Amino acid sequence: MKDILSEIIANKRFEVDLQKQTITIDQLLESIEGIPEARSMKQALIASDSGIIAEFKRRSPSKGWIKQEARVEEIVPAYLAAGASALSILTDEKFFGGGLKDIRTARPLVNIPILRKDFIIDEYQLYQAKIVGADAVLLIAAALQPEQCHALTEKAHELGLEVLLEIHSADELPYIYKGIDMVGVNNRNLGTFFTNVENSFRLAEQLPQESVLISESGISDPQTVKRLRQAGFRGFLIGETFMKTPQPGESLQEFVQ
Ligand code: IGP
Repeated sequence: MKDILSEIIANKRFEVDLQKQTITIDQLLESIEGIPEARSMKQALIASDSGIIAEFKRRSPSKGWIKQEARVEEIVPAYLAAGASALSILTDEKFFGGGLKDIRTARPLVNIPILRKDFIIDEYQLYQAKIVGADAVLLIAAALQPEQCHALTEKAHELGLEVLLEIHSADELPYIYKGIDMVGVNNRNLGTFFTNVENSFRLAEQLPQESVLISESGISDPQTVKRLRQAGFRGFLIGETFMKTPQPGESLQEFVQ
């Protein structure tokens, strides 16, 4: 079956193999020397009031262009000023219109944690994340074998990066183990891109309550955030609701009590 996720993963494999030919792993490792220690996204979410992880996303496979000309220099400081607890920056170019340069640009502008949001299938991408100044990476259960996910988590930790493990359904619960820093429930099925926030509520009881839980995608109003918080979620990953408005930072303000 050729769903959207498998198409994205196939392209990612191709891209990473090409990148490895341009900059070798050894060269990447050399650049890691001297990169400052990462911030803890987990702690930021525990300590924060809003729990909002504001996403910078120019396009998506389901919506097409959301904000083609979006500039990190404008949106990221506005997200911070409005009360975001952390940032999620899409670095996939082909399907999401982003790039590693977006994290590079954002890094000196804010001191809150930055999540590299991409389809990570190779440790090479973890080195890249570290070099551009990310603090955490997303690992998607649906895109990885459990052993692969485990190995990438260990490698991320060696680099001082935290891991947000994304699951979508109960059959992915076995991917969760105590080394995982944060567990995200994606309300969007990455095969079909159908979104329903009820997915978070359905899965909530089956998730380890000692983990920092994050609800991802399709969140469009502050009332839903309130209900999710009551169900045990500490983080709320929101992109399109903000990015589709003329002033993404202003629309975030309504979500911060
Ligand atoms: C944000 P939304 O519906 O608020 O724009 O969703 C975020 O959850 C979504 O971009 C996302 C995503 C992903 C994108 C969640 N998991 C994995 C790419 C890959």
